Amino acid sequence: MLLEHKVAIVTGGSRGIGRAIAIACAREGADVVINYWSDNDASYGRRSAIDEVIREIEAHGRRAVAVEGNVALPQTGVDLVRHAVEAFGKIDVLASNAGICPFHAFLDMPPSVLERTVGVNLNGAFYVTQAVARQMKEQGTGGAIVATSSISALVGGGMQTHYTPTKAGVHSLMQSCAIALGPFGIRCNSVMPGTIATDLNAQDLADTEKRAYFERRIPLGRLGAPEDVADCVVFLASDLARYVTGAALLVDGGMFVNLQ
Ligand code: RM4
Repeated sequence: MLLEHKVAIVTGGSRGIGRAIAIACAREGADVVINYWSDNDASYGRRSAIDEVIREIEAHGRRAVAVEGNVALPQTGVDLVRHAVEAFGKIDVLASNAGICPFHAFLDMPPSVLERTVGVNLNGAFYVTQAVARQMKEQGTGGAIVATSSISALVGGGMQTHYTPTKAGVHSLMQSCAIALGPFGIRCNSVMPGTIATDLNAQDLADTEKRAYFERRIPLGRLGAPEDVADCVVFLASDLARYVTGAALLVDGGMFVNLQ
Protein backbone atom coordinates (compact mmCIF):
# COMPACT_ATOMS: atom_id res chain seq x y z
CA MET A 1 0.00 0.00 0.00
CA LEU A 2 1.82 3.10 -1.22
CA LEU A 3 -0.42 5.61 0.57
CA GLU A 4 -1.53 3.67 3.65
CA HIS A 5 -3.07 5.86 6.40
CA LYS A 6 -2.61 8.96 4.23
CA VAL A 7 -5.25 11.63 3.56
CA ALA A 8 -5.48 12.94 0.01
CA ILE A 9 -7.36 15.86 -1.52
CA VAL A 10 -8.19 15.51 -5.21
CA THR A 11 -9.62 18.45 -7.13
CA GLY A 12 -11.76 17.79 -10.18
CA GLY A 13 -12.31 14.31 -8.78
CA SER A 14 -15.71 13.37 -10.19
CA ARG A 15 -14.65 12.29 -13.67
CA GLY A 16 -11.70 11.52 -15.93
CA ILE A 17 -8.18 11.72 -14.55
CA GLY A 18 -9.30 13.14 -11.21
CA ARG A 19 -11.73 10.28 -10.64
CA ALA A 20 -8.97 7.79 -11.43
CA ILE A 21 -6.56 9.55 -9.06
CA ALA A 22 -9.11 9.51 -6.22
CA ILE A 23 -9.79 5.79 -6.68
CA ALA A 24 -6.08 4.95 -7.04
CA CYS A 25 -5.28 6.82 -3.81
CA ALA A 26 -7.97 4.77 -2.02
CA ARG A 27 -6.68 1.57 -3.59
CA GLU A 28 -3.29 2.42 -2.09
CA GLY A 29 -4.75 3.01 1.38
CA ALA A 30 -5.68 6.70 1.53
CA ASP A 31 -8.85 8.41 2.69
CA VAL A 32 -9.92 10.95 0.10
CA VAL A 33 -11.53 14.40 -0.05
CA ILE A 34 -12.91 14.85 -3.53
CA ASN A 35 -13.62 18.28 -4.93
CA TYR A 36 -16.11 18.72 -7.77
CA TRP A 37 -17.85 21.61 -9.45
CA SER A 38 -21.16 21.20 -11.19
CA ASP A 39 -20.38 23.78 -13.85
CA ASN A 40 -21.41 22.23 -17.20
CA ASP A 41 -18.10 22.18 -19.03
CA ALA A 42 -15.64 21.84 -16.19
CA SER A 43 -13.83 18.58 -15.47
CA TYR A 44 -15.47 18.44 -12.04
CA GLY A 45 -18.73 16.66 -12.82
CA ARG A 46 -22.02 16.48 -11.01
CA ARG A 47 -23.21 15.02 -7.72
CA SER A 48 -24.31 11.73 -9.28
CA ALA A 49 -20.85 11.20 -10.71
CA ILE A 50 -19.24 12.02 -7.39
CA ASP A 51 -21.50 9.57 -5.54
CA GLU A 52 -20.23 6.82 -7.82
CA VAL A 53 -16.62 7.73 -7.04
CA ILE A 54 -17.39 7.65 -3.31
CA ARG A 55 -18.82 4.14 -3.75
CA GLU A 56 -15.67 3.03 -5.53
CA ILE A 57 -13.48 4.47 -2.75
CA GLU A 58 -15.55 2.82 -0.04
CA ALA A 59 -15.32 -0.48 -1.93
CA HIS A 60 -11.57 -0.24 -1.26
CA GLY A 61 -12.37 0.07 2.45
CA ARG A 62 -11.45 3.73 2.61
CA ARG A 63 -13.47 6.82 3.53
CA ALA A 64 -14.42 9.68 1.19
CA VAL A 65 -15.87 13.16 1.55
CA ALA A 66 -17.14 15.18 -1.43
CA VAL A 67 -16.82 18.98 -1.39
CA GLU A 68 -18.38 21.09 -4.14
CA GLY A 69 -16.55 24.27 -5.07
CA ASN A 70 -14.97 26.17 -7.92
CA VAL A 71 -11.20 26.12 -7.33
CA ALA A 72 -10.97 29.44 -9.19
CA LEU A 73 -12.29 30.99 -5.97
CA PRO A 74 -9.66 31.26 -3.21
CA GLN A 75 -12.20 30.21 -0.59
CA THR A 76 -12.60 26.77 -2.16
CA GLY A 77 -9.06 25.75 -1.23
CA VAL A 78 -9.67 26.93 2.33
CA ASP A 79 -12.93 24.95 2.45
CA LEU A 80 -11.22 21.81 1.15
CA VAL A 81 -8.61 22.01 3.89
CA ARG A 82 -11.25 22.56 6.56
CA HIS A 83 -13.32 19.58 5.39
CA ALA A 84 -10.24 17.35 5.22
CA VAL A 85 -9.08 18.23 8.73
CA GLU A 86 -12.60 17.95 10.17
CA ALA A 87 -13.19 14.57 8.53
CA PHE A 88 -9.76 12.97 8.73
CA GLY A 89 -7.59 15.14 10.99
CA LYS A 90 -4.82 15.97 8.52
CA ILE A 91 -3.69 16.29 4.88
CA ASP A 92 -0.77 14.35 3.41
CA VAL A 93 -1.35 14.55 -0.33
CA LEU A 94 -2.85 17.05 -2.75
CA ALA A 95 -3.64 16.10 -6.34
CA SER A 96 -4.27 19.50 -7.92
CA ASN A 97 -6.06 18.16 -10.97
CA ALA A 98 -9.12 20.31 -11.71
CA GLY A 99 -8.99 21.70 -15.23
CA ILE A 100 -11.04 22.70 -18.21
CA CYS A 101 -10.22 22.88 -21.90
CA PRO A 102 -13.05 24.50 -23.89
CA PHE A 103 -11.45 24.21 -27.33
CA HIS A 104 -11.77 27.57 -29.11
CA ALA A 105 -10.19 29.41 -32.04
CA PHE A 106 -7.74 32.16 -31.09
CA LEU A 107 -8.84 35.12 -33.19
CA ASP A 108 -12.44 35.23 -32.00
CA MET A 109 -11.95 33.97 -28.47
CA PRO A 110 -13.88 36.17 -26.03
CA PRO A 111 -12.19 37.26 -22.77
CA SER A 112 -14.68 35.15 -20.80
CA VAL A 113 -13.28 31.89 -22.23
CA LEU A 114 -9.69 32.90 -21.52
CA GLU A 115 -10.48 34.15 -18.03
CA ARG A 116 -12.50 31.07 -17.05
CA THR A 117 -9.76 28.73 -18.26
CA VAL A 118 -6.99 30.65 -16.50
CA GLY A 119 -9.15 30.94 -13.40
CA VAL A 120 -9.74 27.22 -13.03
CA ASN A 121 -6.52 25.77 -14.40
CA LEU A 122 -3.86 28.16 -13.10
CA ASN A 123 -5.35 30.37 -10.40
CA GLY A 124 -7.20 27.35 -9.03
CA ALA A 125 -4.02 25.30 -8.80
CA PHE A 126 -2.31 28.20 -7.04
CA TYR A 127 -5.05 28.77 -4.48
CA VAL A 128 -5.55 25.12 -3.58
CA THR A 129 -1.82 24.47 -3.39
CA GLN A 130 -1.37 27.51 -1.14
CA ALA A 131 -4.19 26.52 1.22
CA VAL A 132 -3.02 22.90 1.49
CA ALA A 133 0.65 23.88 1.91
CA ARG A 134 -0.28 26.18 4.81
CA GLN A 135 -1.96 23.22 6.54
CA MET A 136 0.93 20.86 5.76
CA LYS A 137 3.43 23.36 7.19
CA GLU A 138 1.33 23.68 10.36
CA GLN A 139 1.17 19.89 10.68
CA GLY A 140 4.96 19.76 10.51
CA THR A 141 5.08 16.32 8.84
CA GLY A 142 5.75 17.31 5.23
CA GLY A 143 3.53 16.29 2.34
CA ALA A 144 3.29 15.67 -1.38
CA ILE A 145 1.63 17.87 -3.96
CA VAL A 146 1.12 16.60 -7.51
CA ALA A 147 -0.37 18.90 -10.12
CA THR A 148 -1.90 17.76 -13.38
CA SER A 149 -0.01 19.76 -15.96
CA SER A 150 0.06 18.42 -19.51
CA ILE A 151 2.05 17.63 -22.61
CA SER A 152 0.51 20.95 -23.57
CA ALA A 153 2.98 22.64 -21.22
CA LEU A 154 5.61 21.70 -23.81
CA VAL A 155 3.76 21.90 -27.12
CA GLY A 156 0.98 24.02 -28.56
CA GLY A 157 -2.54 23.60 -29.84
CA GLY A 158 -4.18 25.92 -32.37
CA MET A 159 -7.51 25.64 -30.54
CA GLN A 160 -5.84 25.76 -27.13
CA THR A 161 -4.14 29.18 -27.01
CA HIS A 162 -5.92 29.89 -23.72
CA TYR A 163 -5.27 26.42 -22.30
CA THR A 164 -1.64 25.54 -23.04
CA PRO A 165 -0.24 28.57 -21.16
CA THR A 166 -2.14 27.44 -18.07
CA LYS A 167 -0.59 23.99 -18.25
CA ALA A 168 2.88 25.49 -18.67
CA GLY A 169 2.04 27.70 -15.71
CA VAL A 170 0.98 24.75 -13.55
CA HIS A 171 4.30 23.05 -14.28
CA SER A 172 6.20 26.22 -13.39
CA LEU A 173 4.10 26.65 -10.24
CA MET A 174 5.21 23.24 -9.03
CA GLN A 175 8.86 24.08 -9.75
CA SER A 176 8.69 27.26 -7.68
CA CYS A 177 6.60 25.67 -4.92
CA ALA A 178 9.20 22.89 -4.70
CA ILE A 179 11.72 25.58 -3.75
CA ALA A 180 9.40 27.50 -1.42
CA LEU A 181 8.08 24.39 0.35
CA GLY A 182 11.14 22.13 0.36
CA PRO A 183 12.25 23.43 3.79
CA PHE A 184 8.97 22.08 5.21
CA GLY A 185 9.42 18.65 3.67
CA ILE A 186 6.66 19.31 1.14
CA ARG A 187 7.41 17.91 -2.31
CA CYS A 188 5.82 19.45 -5.42
CA ASN A 189 5.79 17.72 -8.82
CA SER A 190 3.63 17.60 -11.92
CA VAL A 191 2.43 14.94 -14.28
CA MET A 192 2.16 15.79 -17.97
CA PRO A 193 -0.54 13.62 -19.52
CA GLY A 194 -0.61 13.28 -23.27
CA THR A 195 -3.91 12.63 -25.00
CA ILE A 196 -5.98 10.75 -22.46
CA ALA A 197 -9.48 9.66 -23.49
CA THR A 198 -11.81 11.49 -21.06
CA ASP A 199 -14.95 13.66 -21.10
CA LEU A 200 -12.64 16.68 -21.43
CA ASN A 201 -11.74 15.79 -25.02
CA ALA A 202 -14.51 13.39 -26.03
CA GLN A 203 -15.96 15.91 -28.49
CA ASP A 204 -12.51 16.72 -29.89
CA LEU A 205 -11.66 13.03 -30.30
CA ALA A 206 -14.97 12.36 -32.04
CA ASP A 207 -13.08 13.66 -35.06
CA THR A 208 -11.95 10.24 -36.28
CA GLU A 209 -9.19 11.72 -38.45
CA LYS A 210 -7.74 13.62 -35.50
CA ARG A 211 -7.98 10.57 -33.25
CA ALA A 212 -6.22 8.45 -35.88
CA TYR A 213 -3.47 11.10 -36.12
CA PHE A 214 -2.94 10.94 -32.39
CA GLU A 215 -2.82 7.14 -32.36
CA ARG A 216 -0.30 7.13 -35.23
CA ARG A 217 1.89 9.61 -33.37
CA ILE A 218 1.94 7.62 -30.12
CA PRO A 219 4.71 4.94 -30.15
CA LEU A 220 2.69 2.79 -27.73
CA GLY A 221 -0.12 2.88 -30.28
CA ARG A 222 -3.05 3.91 -28.09
CA LEU A 223 -4.55 6.93 -26.36
CA GLY A 224 -3.94 7.06 -22.64
CA ALA A 225 -6.45 5.94 -20.02
CA PRO A 226 -7.06 7.98 -16.84
CA GLU A 227 -5.62 5.12 -14.80
CA ASP A 228 -2.32 5.42 -16.70
CA VAL A 229 -1.96 8.92 -15.24
CA ALA A 230 -3.39 8.13 -11.80
CA ASP A 231 -0.77 5.48 -11.08
CA CYS A 232 1.99 8.01 -11.87
CA VAL A 233 0.37 10.50 -9.50
CA VAL A 234 0.34 7.83 -6.79
CA PHE A 235 4.05 7.20 -7.41
CA LEU A 236 4.93 10.91 -7.08
CA ALA A 237 2.71 11.20 -3.99
CA SER A 238 4.28 8.14 -2.34
CA ASP A 239 7.52 7.63 -0.46
CA LEU A 240 8.92 5.91 -3.55
CA ALA A 241 9.44 9.49 -4.83
CA ARG A 242 10.80 10.77 -1.51
CA TYR A 243 13.75 12.49 -3.20
CA VAL A 244 11.75 13.84 -6.17
CA THR A 245 10.57 17.46 -6.12
CA GLY A 246 10.29 20.14 -8.77
CA ALA A 247 10.08 17.41 -11.41
CA ALA A 248 7.63 16.68 -14.20
CA LEU A 249 6.66 13.24 -15.47
CA LEU A 250 5.43 12.90 -19.06
CA VAL A 251 2.65 10.29 -19.23
CA ASP A 252 2.00 10.30 -22.95
CA GLY A 253 2.90 6.93 -24.50
CA GLY A 254 5.88 8.59 -26.18
CA MET A 255 3.83 11.18 -28.09
CA PHE A 256 6.00 14.17 -27.21
CA VAL A 257 9.29 12.74 -28.46
CA ASN A 258 7.88 11.29 -31.67
CA LEU A 259 8.97 13.60 -34.47
CA GLN A 260 9.87 10.82 -36.95
C1 RM4 B 1 -4.14 17.87 -23.41
C2 RM4 B 1 -3.73 17.54 -24.83
C3 RM4 B 1 -4.76 16.59 -25.41
C4 RM4 B 1 -6.17 17.19 -25.27
C5 RM4 B 1 -6.42 17.59 -23.83
C6 RM4 B 1 -7.75 18.27 -23.66
O1 RM4 B 1 -3.25 18.78 -22.84
O2 RM4 B 1 -3.72 18.72 -25.58
O3 RM4 B 1 -4.47 16.35 -26.78
O4 RM4 B 1 -7.09 16.21 -25.67
O5 RM4 B 1 -5.42 18.47 -23.40
